[in-house]
Amino acid sequence: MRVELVQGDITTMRDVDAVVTAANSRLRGGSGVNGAVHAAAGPRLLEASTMLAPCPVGQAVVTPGFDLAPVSWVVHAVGPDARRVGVRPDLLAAAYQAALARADEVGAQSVAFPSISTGVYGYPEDEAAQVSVTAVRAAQTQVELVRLIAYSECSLRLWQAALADDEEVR
Ligand code: AR6
Repeated sequence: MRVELVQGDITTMRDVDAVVTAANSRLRGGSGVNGAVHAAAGPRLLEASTMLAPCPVGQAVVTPGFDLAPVSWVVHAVGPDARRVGVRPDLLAAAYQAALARADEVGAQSVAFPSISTGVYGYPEDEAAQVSVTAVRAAQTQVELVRLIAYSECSLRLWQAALADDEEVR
């Protein structure tokens, strides 16, 4: 698997098969990246996602991408809310790996990820960067390209460092 790092808005990534959104268990839209993905994919996304709710923390569901076309799929991954359950690397890693498992089920080969849990859910961004890279690298998946989307300069730097650390241990 190839892992790329790009700074930008995930909703502008239209050359991937699937876009991951940082969802909540009720799969109900909201703010942050989830709000942006729902706005870009249109109202059918909410209809489709709520039909699959609830989604436990550390799990993910997949729906069509609707108006995000040519992106075929949106994977709704639920990371841990650090304000409520604390910093839980196991649950954060599980959310990344569940997202890749859903991508496999629909045959998506390229997947863009935001930094799950690091906004509203308050997961420390440096730790999240490390956890996400390790989880993605360790996943048993057919996905060929993972594109990590850093929304900020700070997020970009943290992911760069995590990718460099990962290279070093391998
Ligand atoms: N593209 C890429 N990354 C983004 C974008 C974007 N357009 N917008 C924000 N980010 P958050 P969470 C980054 O809060 O912490 C929602 O209400 C942002 O800078 O979106 O998992 C859901 O419905 C941050 O680094 O997700 C849930 O209720 C990262 O995406 C809850 O928030 C995640 O921030 C989920 O909280």
